[in-house]
Amino acid sequence: PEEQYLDIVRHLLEKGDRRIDRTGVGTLSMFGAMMRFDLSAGDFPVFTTKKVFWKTAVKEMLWFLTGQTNIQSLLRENIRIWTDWPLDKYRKATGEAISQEDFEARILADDAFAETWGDLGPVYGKQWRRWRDAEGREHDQVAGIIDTLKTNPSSRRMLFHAWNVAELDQMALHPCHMTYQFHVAGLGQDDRRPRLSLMVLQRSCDILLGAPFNICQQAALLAMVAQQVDMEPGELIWAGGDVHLYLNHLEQAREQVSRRPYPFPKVRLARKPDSIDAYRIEDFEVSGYVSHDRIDAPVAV
Ligand code: THF
Repeated sequence: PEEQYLDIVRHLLEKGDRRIDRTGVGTLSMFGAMMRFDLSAGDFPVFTTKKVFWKTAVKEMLWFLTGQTNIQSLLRENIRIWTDWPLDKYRKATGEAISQEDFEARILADDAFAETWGDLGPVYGKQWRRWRDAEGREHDQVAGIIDTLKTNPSSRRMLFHAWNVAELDQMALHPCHMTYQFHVAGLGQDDRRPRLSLMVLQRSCDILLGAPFNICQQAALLAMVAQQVDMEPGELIWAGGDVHLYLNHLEQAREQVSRRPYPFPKVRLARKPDSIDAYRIEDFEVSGYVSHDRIDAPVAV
């Protein structure tokens, strides 16, 4: 299953379209890619050809689910993957040559500073949990889907979306993974619980840094939602739009595709929380994660 990922990376290395992107770093890119992961046997798609910090990725997903958009709450969990964007904005606005460490320390220590400089705008969590309509009403898309899964699971309308056109210009970054669509198979089989699958449309994907995080956190979301509605996890289907390898990741990518994958670890939820809002990182019991060494790579801002 990890081979699907390595094939995409190999394809980009060999046949990717070389282009200049928004960040100015440049990429090798392809348009349209799909990966499918069968999660019915408890597999947790944490890639093994480099060490993936799956707890960070799952904590990011739990942060999305809280509806928060400020990096202060991420930093409290020691997650630093979103700092670059507010930091870049702060440096450009003030001309101050502050280090990442000092900036993060200030966000943590000073609530007013965090309020002004740590907010990413109406990104994922805001749109998932509090999408504002033209009348000012807020819509909890995630709760809506869980409700529909319980009451009308054959629905073809079970999706949530982060691409809120009216608010794109206020976001630090436009949503990359933007549509999450759920589907239930095996309804009406008395001997087996229904199987819940999730398809994600990711319009833009940093294949080396982003995809390993996104895939495992999306599998974690599927496991949580399935548990909440008393179904079995089925498949995670990942569809990418502009899938790209940054030009400063080529060495790392060559190293990664030269490695042989291990089997995926298994995941089990230690308890059943009362709602989708009550999960904690300790609820994820991951066993058998064997991986190759970490591969460091700079993130394009
Ligand atoms: N922008 C770009 N260019 N790439 C991305 O992957 C990306 N994201 C989020 C938003 N914009 C993006 C940010 N997510 C890492 C992982 C995920 C990120 C950003 C950075 C990262 O550096 N990972 C390292 C270190 C992990 C750690 O220190 O904990 C890694 O080795 O995995 C995609 O959602």
